[in-house]
Amino acid sequence: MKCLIYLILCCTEWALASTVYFSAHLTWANHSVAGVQRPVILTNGQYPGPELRLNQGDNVIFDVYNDCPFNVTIHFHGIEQIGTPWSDGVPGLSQRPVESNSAFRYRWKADQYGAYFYHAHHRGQIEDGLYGPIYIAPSSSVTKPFSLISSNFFDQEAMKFAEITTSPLILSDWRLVTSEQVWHTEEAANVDAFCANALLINGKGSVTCLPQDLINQLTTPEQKLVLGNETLTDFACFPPNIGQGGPFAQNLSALLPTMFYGCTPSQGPQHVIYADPLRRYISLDLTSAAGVIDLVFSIDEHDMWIYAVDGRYIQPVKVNALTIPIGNRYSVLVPVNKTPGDYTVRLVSGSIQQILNTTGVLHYQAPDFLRRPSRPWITMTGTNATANTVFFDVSKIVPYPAIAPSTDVAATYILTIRRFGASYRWTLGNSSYALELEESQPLLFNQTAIPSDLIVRNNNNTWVDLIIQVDSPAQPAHPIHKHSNKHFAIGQGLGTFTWSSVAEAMQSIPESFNLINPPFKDTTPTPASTTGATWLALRYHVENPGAFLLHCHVQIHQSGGMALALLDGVDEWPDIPENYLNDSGF
Ligand SMILES: *[C@@H]1O[C@H](CO)[C@@H](O)[C@H](O)[C@H]1NC(C)=O
Ligand SMILES: *[C@@H]1O[C@H](CO)[C@@H](O)[C@H](O)[C@H]1NC(C)=O
Ligand SMILES: *[C@@H]1O[C@H](CO)[C@@H](O)[C@H](O)[C@H]1NC(C)=O
Ligand SMILES: *[C@@H]1O[C@H](CO)[C@@H](O)[C@H](O)[C@H]1NC(C)=O
Ligand SMILES: *[C@@H]1O[C@H](CO)[C@@H](O)[C@H](O)[C@H]1NC(C)=O
Ligand SMILES: *[C@@H]1O[C@H](CO)[C@@H](O)[C@H](O)[C@H]1NC(C)=O
Ligand SMILES: *[C@@H]1O[C@H](CO)[C@@H](O)[C@H](O)[C@H]1NC(C)=O
Ligand SMILES: *[C@@H]1O[C@H](CO)[C@@H](O)[C@H](O)[C@H]1NC(C)=O
Ligand SMILES: *[C@@H]1O[C@H](CO)[C@@H](O)[C@H](O)[C@H]1NC(C)=O
Ligand SMILES: *[C@@H]1O[C@H](CO)[C@@H](O)[C@H](O)[C@H]1NC(C)=O
Ligand SMILES: [Cu+2]
Repeated sequence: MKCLIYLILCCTEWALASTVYFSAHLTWANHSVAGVQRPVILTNGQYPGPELRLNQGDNVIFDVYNDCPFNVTIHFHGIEQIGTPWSDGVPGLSQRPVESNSAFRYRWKADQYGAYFYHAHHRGQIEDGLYGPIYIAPSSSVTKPFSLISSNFFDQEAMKFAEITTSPLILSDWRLVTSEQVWHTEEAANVDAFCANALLINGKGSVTCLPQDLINQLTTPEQKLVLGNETLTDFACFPPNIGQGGPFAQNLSALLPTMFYGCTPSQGPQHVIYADPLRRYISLDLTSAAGVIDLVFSIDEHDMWIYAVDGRYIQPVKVNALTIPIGNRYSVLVPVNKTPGDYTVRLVSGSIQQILNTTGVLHYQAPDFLRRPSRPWITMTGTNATANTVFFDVSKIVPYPAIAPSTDVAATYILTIRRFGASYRWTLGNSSYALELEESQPLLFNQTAIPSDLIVRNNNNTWVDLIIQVDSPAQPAHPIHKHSNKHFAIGQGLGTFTWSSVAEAMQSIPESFNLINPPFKDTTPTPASTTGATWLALRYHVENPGAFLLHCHVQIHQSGGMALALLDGVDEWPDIPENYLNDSGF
């Protein structure tokens, strides 16, 4: 008996400290997605990449073997990288690019729990399919919020089981041209290439082409406001002369087919989610790996309890539909309590520039069957299809357990998003972060490797405010992603942030801020603007010395320079291990 107890103790300890190895073999190969062949970055032969499933506290060794004919890097989105800033995967910031036919070893600790994802962080390669889910099971000491959903013991046990068996749902958009073609065409034509060709659920979907009269009929009043006398293209997208922030000289004859026009339907597979109604609930980690489109998600006739955002628990909120900004993760519990059968899962564009959708199926495993089409909560343009559809209101995100930021900050940076001399070039601050800087000496190794107007420097253990000012109209919501530790989204508003600090702004517009229990996230969108300027206030604690990127997660905006380097803890700068200074990490 004593011996048995000893063994259990020994193995629990061992499990807590385990090291998980993962090998990612990257290849560049023709692959059919949405029914169309194109070259795709495959991870271990797969698109999307395989899941990395961990326990909180695990040490991760993630080896990348690059068999693609170009440089790559991999970033672990939302992973804090406490003490391992050289494993953050940003070329020119935390490492040199991993060259063709070479390998790189990332090492990090899974300090947090919940849903994350890994993805390419070199040039536009995320849009070539290099991404896959990460799930980190919480340690037993983390308090779960499920008692706020139901006080029933069996319900709570069912929710715990659903969480343990949670499934990632990688939601994305898809292009028929490669990321390098997108970038070269943006330069040649002077366009912001904001149209996609399909939406995908776990890599599955189709290219559908709607008749032009239906497209015109579906065009929303907001779209008409931007379009003027023009109409949407045959991809139901804004034409290339609209929303380009002009006047910039364009050469539209340089556009490739399918970037704005030229829809040809093709049929790909459809994703099916299998549910066992005896389990009462399923858990899904809705993860947006999209490049340009905000995604609206809904399951016909079903409720969803959102219980975690960007990997961290919140006070659960019951909804029928939600918008998932690029880079965000929403973990939901779905009660599977309807008549067994097939229910349509809907993924719809929530971005103003394009009408686009795809569908999947929620299938209950049961002999009995629903013999009618399921009833939608949402329409093809992402609006309510019923009088009582409940949409998620992001202002309802309350961290669980509640945590609050400091009320004082050491520094405030006002960072302006605007075009920078071309339709496809952008600023986040005073200047534009040129794509070529990905090839520079990593900033982590040399703090003066890039121009100083692309850098902010802060001491360790201080609090910092980042005010993101969008200064022109007709702007999408820019999903601002901060690498390393999460930030608090403490305020937002319309117009220009005319104050020098949040404290000053709070004297005139206190209702625009929440310092009590604000959302705690790694990617937060700026408010979208049709007619004027908007702003977003983020507050974070500098606690992990290293060089980390702050950037818009719309890939074409990031490639266009909407990025800034945060040098955290310059007074406690880390010594770089030799095996990282010399590149491969092995
Ligand atoms: C994909 O197929 C095309 C047409 O057969 C070929 O020209 C191209 O080299 C292939 N690309 C890759 C990456 O295999
Ligand atoms: C690939 O990365 C290497 C190492 O940093 C760099 O020297 C080279 O210029 C890069 N190649 C391209 C095409 O970016
Ligand atoms: C829209 O109006 C502009 C200016 O009034 C004109 O130049 C253009 O040709 C019109 N476009 C269409 C599609 O009618
Ligand atoms: C516009 O693009 C086309 C196609 O790439 C090219 O042949 C042409 O020279 C370009 N025109 C100008 C003025 O750059
Ligand atoms: C988009 O939604 C419409 C209307 O619900 C549906 O008929 C169509 O099949 C959907 N498209 C795809 C690709 O699933
Ligand atoms: C959508 O919601 C609005 C506002 O609640 C309501 O007026 C409208 O009737 C709803 N649409 C449908 C199709 O029920
Ligand atoms: C750091 O980068 C700057 C700018 O490229 C360069 O002048 C300097 O030599 C670099 N320092 C080291 C130690 O490599
Ligand atoms: C931008 O320029 C202003 C005015 O010169 C300066 O105060 C601010 O620090 C600069 N911001 C960055 C991020 O360099
Ligand atoms: C940086 O500050 C954080 C928060 O106070 C602290 O936990 C960490 O140990 C500090 N790092 C260094 C290297 O001093
Ligand atoms: C790393 O590179 C430096 C300079 O090239 C060299 O002195 C050192 O021995 C290398 N370290 C390893 C572990 O290869
Ligand atoms: Cu953006």
